Order: sequence, then C-alpha cells, then structure tokens
Amino acid sequence: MTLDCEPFRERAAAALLAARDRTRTLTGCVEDPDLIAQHSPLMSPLVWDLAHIGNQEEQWLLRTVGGLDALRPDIDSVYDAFEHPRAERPALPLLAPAEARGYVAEVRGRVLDVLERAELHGAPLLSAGFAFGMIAQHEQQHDETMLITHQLRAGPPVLGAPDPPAAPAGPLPSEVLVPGGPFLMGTSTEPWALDNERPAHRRSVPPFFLDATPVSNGAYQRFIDDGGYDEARWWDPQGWAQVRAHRLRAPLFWRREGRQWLRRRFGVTEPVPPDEPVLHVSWYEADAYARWAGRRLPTEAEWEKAARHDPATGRDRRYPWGDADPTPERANLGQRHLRPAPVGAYPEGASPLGVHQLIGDVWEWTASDFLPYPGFAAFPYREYSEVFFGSAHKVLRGGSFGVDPVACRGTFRNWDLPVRRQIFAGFRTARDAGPARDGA
Ligand code: AVJ
Ligand code: FE
Repeated sequence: MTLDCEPFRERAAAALLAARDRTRTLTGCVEDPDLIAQHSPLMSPLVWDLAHIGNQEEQWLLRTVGGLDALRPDIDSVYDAFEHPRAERPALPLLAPAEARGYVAEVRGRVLDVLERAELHGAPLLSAGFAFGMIAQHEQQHDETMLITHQLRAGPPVLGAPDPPAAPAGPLPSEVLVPGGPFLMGTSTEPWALDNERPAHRRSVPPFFLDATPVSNGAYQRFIDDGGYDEARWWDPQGWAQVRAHRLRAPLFWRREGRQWLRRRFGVTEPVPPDEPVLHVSWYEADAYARWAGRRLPTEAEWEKAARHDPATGRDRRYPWGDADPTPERANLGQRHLRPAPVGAYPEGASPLGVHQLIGDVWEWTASDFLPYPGFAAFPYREYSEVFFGSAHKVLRGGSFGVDPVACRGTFRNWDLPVRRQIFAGFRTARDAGPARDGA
C-alpha cells in the first residue's frame, strides 16, 4: 500500500511554523538581559530554552532523520537537560541571544529541506511524520515552560491576549455519574501520540461521580476560609510538611489584602476571580481540598474514561467532544488567552455525559503515579518518559490554556512532582458511586 505523505508533510510544516511563531513571541517580548536572566531558580533562562529547542531539533531532524553532519556538536552538552539542572543553567556558557536566534533559524532552514524530501512512511520514526510532530510538540512544551517563566518574572506585563469567553448563564450540575465498565485507554493509532500514551489497552473502572467542571477559585477559597491550611487531617504528610515549611496559606501568586484575595498574573495584579478554575496549586493542595470536600482526586483511568468514552456508542474518541481537532469554540488552548476561562465557558467542548473543560484551561492533577501502560516501549528515546516512571511523579491530564493543541489530546499524559505549584495546574474531584454512597 502506498501511503500519501503529503497531508502529513503539510501538517508537520504547519506545526513547526506555529511553534516557531510562538517561540518568537515568547522570546521577542523582552530585551536581551531578560532572556539571559534567571527569573526563578525553578526555571531556565529563556535563552536556554530557545537554544535547547534548536538543539533537540538539530539532533533529531538534521542528524537522525536527515543523516546530516552535526552543525554544533560543541553545544550538545550545554543544552542537555539531564546534565544540568535548571538552577545551574545560568552559569553555563550559553549562546548569547543573537547567536541562539541565528542557530535555531539555521537549523529550521535545513529541517524544512529535510522535510521536503523525507518519505513519511515505513520507519516508525518517520511514519506519518512522527519525528517532525514530536519536535513540534517538544517546542510547544518548552513554549509552555517559557510562559511559566514569564508568569514568575517580576515587572510590568509584556504579553497580551483577549479575555476568554464568559460562562453562559444557568448553573451546571455539580457532578456527573460516569458508568462503570471497560473502555480503551491510550492509543495505538494516533499518529503523533508519544510513547507513554501507547499502546491502547482495555481498562475497567467502577462507576464514579466526577465534577462537571474544574474546582473554581470560589470553591477553593471556602477551603481556605474553613482553615484548610491549618489542619493536618486534610493533608498527605508530605504535603503538610510543605505547608509548614513554607507557611503556605493559598495558591501560588495569591496575596491577601484586607478581606480580599489578590493574585498576580503576567505582571497584572487583580482580585481573584471566583468563577475561574483554581490555578497554581500543588498535587498536595488538590489532594487536601478533595479530602476536605469529602471527595478524592480522580484516577488517571477515570479521567480518561470521562474524557474519551461515549457510553451511547461504546466508542472511545480522541476528545470529549468527538474525534475532530480542537477549535477556539471547544477549548481554551494555545495561549490564545492568558488565563483559564470561567467554569462552564466551553459548552461545545463538553463530553456526552456533560463533563466540561476536560481539555484546556488548566492541567488537572490526578490521583495516579506516572507509570507505563502494559506493553509500553520507549520510543524514540528513554529520556522522554521512561526515566520518569515511578512513584515520584503524579500524572496531570487535559492541558492548560498554555499548551498548544499539537501537544494536547484525550490520551496525552503530563507529569510533575507533587510539590510543583508554578505549572498551570488545577484539578477536579471525584467520588465512588458504590451503593453505600448513592444519594449520600
Ligand atoms: C512532559 C512537560 C514533563 O517539560 O519536562 C521537554 C516535556 N521533555 N523536553 C518537560 C519535555 C523534554 C516535559 N513534560
Ligand atoms: Fe526539552
């Protein structure tokens, strides 16, 4: 069978271009000193991310796929994320901003030549343009990382975006019953799915209730007002230790002024909007809130079943709304807005059962550790997923306003340490639907 490469070639070129436009926005909106500076020990200097994007692209698309000689083998080690933790990166001999820009542009020019003549079938690395899709996703992931750096950066705002849509009038049910039984988790067919999303496999979950929307700031504030941060009983012991060590009282970037909570968002301070999904909470804060509410975090399998399974047809789809790609009407993705939308603002993105905003707005912490699926095979490199498997990292699902659609789908798995608060993470809660709790 001859596969038609052309649609994939076009899709790959468009995805690489979109990523680069965004990288240019994120690195072009500040002066050079702000690119070199480290705005938080948690993050790299922006200019490290920039050249790292180019270096990964060079290694995979020019050397491995294109079979070309290395352009800058001398900088591989500087931009190897495993050799140098983020806190140490400012001290490395980094390319200066102008050099870094020249480097990524030169790599990209050659990559487009490689893409022009590549056969996008056969070898798994090239099949459906996978390697190009992987590199576009990698750049977009670093774009989200750079957006986090911007959020941590002090000073006046440099990024702008229109407000997201408002929520339509009328309340939503607070929770939705997801019937128990099997579904297909993960994928073996999504062309650009990364190794940890594979392979598709049957899973069964007991019936459960899931929040119809992410937990809002208003709801989270009730936990704060009820003394949530003062009572050990709501907290995982490690989370309680973090609360005590850092005297946590509220999500990151929140500040109390008199009776009001304010928060800083990309250089602007504003009252905390009660109807927006809560953002910048750790897994421990999400877990504590859920326990306080008499609930729990959903498992990763529960989240994916709610996001992909259509009980009416028994099919498992790519997104809550079906198989079609995300649009601005369905989900808040891609830094189109610089904040999550109010809960309920994306009725067109809801699942058949009426679960809203599973995709976009905020990454959602799940109860689950980041583990391989049965039949997992590292591809194309162990350092993307495999070295992170284990109990240290918790899985996040669904994607934030800061992730591009190319790196977000019903099967996509993100992960981070449970103490992390600077990422664009919120959560929703669940409860068992066993007969004992029915109607409780
Ligand atoms: C999947 C988002 C956790 O940013 O550390 C970027 C993605 N991997 N470069 C990260 C990634 C290599 C990764 N996350
Ligand atoms: Fe990377």
